[in-house]
Amino acid sequence: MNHNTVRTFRAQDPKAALDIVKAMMGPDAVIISTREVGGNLFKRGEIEITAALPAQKPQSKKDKRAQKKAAAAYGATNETAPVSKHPAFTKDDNWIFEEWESANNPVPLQEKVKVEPETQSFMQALPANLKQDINEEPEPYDIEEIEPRNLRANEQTGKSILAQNAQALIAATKSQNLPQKPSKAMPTSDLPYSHMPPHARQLMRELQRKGLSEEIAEDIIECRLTPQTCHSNQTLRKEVAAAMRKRLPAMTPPWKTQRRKIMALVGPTGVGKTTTIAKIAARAIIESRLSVALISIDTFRIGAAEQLKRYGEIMSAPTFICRNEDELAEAIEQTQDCDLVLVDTAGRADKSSILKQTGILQRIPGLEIYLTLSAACGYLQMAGAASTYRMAAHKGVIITKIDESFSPGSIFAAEISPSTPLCCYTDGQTVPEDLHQADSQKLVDLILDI
Ligand SMILES: Nc1nc2c(ncn2[C@@H]2O[C@H](COP(=O)(O)OP(=O)(O)OP(=O)(O)O)[C@@H](O)[C@H]2O)c(=O)[nH]1
Ligand SMILES: [Mg+2]
Repeated sequence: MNHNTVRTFRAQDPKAALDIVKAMMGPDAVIISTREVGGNLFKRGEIEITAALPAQKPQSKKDKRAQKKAAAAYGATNETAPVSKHPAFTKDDNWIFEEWESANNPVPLQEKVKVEPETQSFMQALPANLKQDINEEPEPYDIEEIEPRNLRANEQTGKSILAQNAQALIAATKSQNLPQKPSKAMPTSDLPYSHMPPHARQLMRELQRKGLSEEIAEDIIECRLTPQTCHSNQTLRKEVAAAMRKRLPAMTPPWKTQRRKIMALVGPTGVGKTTTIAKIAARAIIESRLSVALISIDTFRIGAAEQLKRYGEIMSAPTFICRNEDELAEAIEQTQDCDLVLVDTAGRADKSSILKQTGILQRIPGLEIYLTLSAACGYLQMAGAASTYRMAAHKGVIITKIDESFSPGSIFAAEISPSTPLCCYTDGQTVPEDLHQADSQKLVDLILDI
């Protein structure tokens, strides 16, 4: 075949690579070769794909324009360039490739991105300078900028991105239904929390904006109202921080376990169970030199078991895919020599499925269940999930996606207590770096922006 255009692209996975070829070269492109390049122990290699267009295929002006725009937006070089590679392609996210699609089929961002009603009202309430961003065409991404490192301080302001998120949220929620500052027209005795000194009421509002429920915020502050704290804002804040820390008891992280441990991560869909298992396994192998086995009982979601299997291969950890209770019991039997056995489960929302899955897990002697919840989903969702999963009688809680959370105080909805302490938390997608030992001091500092 006579080809006049041969181009090579790299992407994270074969589907993404094909999408790019489709977006850049159209449906008539012929794949000439694919191969995996790069990659190391914890990072998958990229898929390099070479495609060609038949010479006789005339390109419409519209196609050319769209392709030019796509190329410009993503730093891709023109058709003679051997490799069109933008740093964004090295990331693990399909959303990057949606941008490719959008460059060819421009649609308003609001239509392209499904904005949840909650997010929509949040965006509407944002100050104009922040709101602008959602209406504008996306700038070419700089991967360093978008990398979820919300805990990293901004070089110019010295504030963490989380703190900036919190500030945006404070601005956005000013108009919402949170306890308001006393209005002059209202008699002071009719104000909510009129028994509290003004700085305590102010702290109430602040805690609620950071994601705590009114009940928990009130409970924490009420108990700390003494003659000293009523006269000093600083003393009150210190006391409140101490009370918050007390409500986040921590446990020894699983990767430092001194005895054989079998732990299953349960929780709603997409909270990061599988990724967190990979992070824990990697830390256990690298840091503590433990022998680790992985088990997946998630045969519900297509590709879920393969996801874990892939991590197992990367870490050379024995991995078992179990389709029923007998296979699970058999796999546990085969991992007798392992220090740490991590069981991945299907993310479920309905009670009967949760109950069924929980039953299977509870019948494994010595298996500990850990509830995994995402801090990014907000207080109500987290409280709902914690309540739904209470039946799992979990031994501890794992919090994920702290980096994506606008209201990290919502972790108080996870019902963390001395009997179900915080096991560990994650603040990013990178395996294993973004996994951390539970640290109530750090978390409370984050919430109070200390
Ligand atoms: N930003 C951020 N993303 C995370 C974090 N943990 C996991 N993710 C991402 O969340 C997405 C879902 O992660 P999974 O590990 O597949 O979630 P899951 O709970 O196993 O999902 P199901 O098996 O479908 O229920 C992936 O894109 C992860 O990279 C985190 O701490 N921060
Ligand atoms: Mg999973």
